[in-house]
Amino acid sequence: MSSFDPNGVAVANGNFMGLPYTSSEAQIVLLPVPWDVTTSYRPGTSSGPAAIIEASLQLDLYDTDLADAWRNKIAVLETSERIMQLNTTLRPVAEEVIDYLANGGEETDDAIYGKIQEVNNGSAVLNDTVSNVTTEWLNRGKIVGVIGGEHSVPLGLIMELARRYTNMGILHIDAHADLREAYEGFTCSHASIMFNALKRTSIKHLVQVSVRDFCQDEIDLAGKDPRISFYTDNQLTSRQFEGETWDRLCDEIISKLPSEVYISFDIDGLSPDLCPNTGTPVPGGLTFRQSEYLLRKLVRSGRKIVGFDLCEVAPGPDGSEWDANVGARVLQKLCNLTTLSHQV
Ligand SMILES: [Mn+2]
Repeated sequence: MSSFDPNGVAVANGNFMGLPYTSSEAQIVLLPVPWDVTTSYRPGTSSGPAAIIEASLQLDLYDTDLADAWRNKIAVLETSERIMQLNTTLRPVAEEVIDYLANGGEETDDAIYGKIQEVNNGSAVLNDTVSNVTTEWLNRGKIVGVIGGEHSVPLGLIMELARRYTNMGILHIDAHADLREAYEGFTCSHASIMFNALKRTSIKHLVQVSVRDFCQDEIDLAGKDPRISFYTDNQLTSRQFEGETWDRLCDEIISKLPSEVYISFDIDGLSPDLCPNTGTPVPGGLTFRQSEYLLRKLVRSGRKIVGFDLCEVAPGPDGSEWDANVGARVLQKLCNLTTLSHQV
């Protein structure tokens, strides 16, 4: 620590951006969850956490949003061996289920029902693990962030935080609504994270931003549940084409949120040129600067960020670092703005 040079070359020490802090001394601990069991379209997000940490070594520590950002004590927690093993074991089982259903089979068929249960049992182990690790570090006074993995992974964190923060809302940036009760038989699918957050916690509000790929059931639920504010990508861009500013739209989005905010950032909420290898890319989406501006305004509004996740970042099959580079920059902003929100 005494020899750390914030202007120097980052050392690959396993920590985010090569920062010199241990988890004991950190203010923010990041839990990598390399899990892509229920991914329906294209796996690869289980490699996301390691790729983000590797790419983060390229980032400069200076941040215009946070003075002396290198002093923001961030540490990466160990990855659970059990989760890695379960991911390896269950991914082929889930693929069998997905293929079976894609060929016209039913979820209740004897041939596949047991396999769906096997995946769901694995998801329960995942949720318990994330919840237990979260509890331990929250009890030690840390802020916890999850690095996915697919978007099913932060449920344990969201549940623990919702227990502690009784005035908590979720700001959800995503191409998808993730409001399906279950998907392909999987109750803890990547497509169900916000359904589960609403069902299993008493969060005050959910604001969904940049949504552009959803089914009838999801839009019906969003219309029915007064806790949900649903901003489609189409609405947001149309209103800008008609002359409204992004600044004004951000104010409106933020006004829906209570004083304590959890941020769930699916990288596919951004334009796919920023995440070409993510599990389910969709045209449209926010620019990097729009998302950053929204998060900055959230903090300036006086709201406190109590936790966050960044999910669905996947490196390219050709070893392309671009997705992880963008992901690392989003994660840097999430960490630094979270710390800023606790200073004001
Ligand atoms: Mn998602």
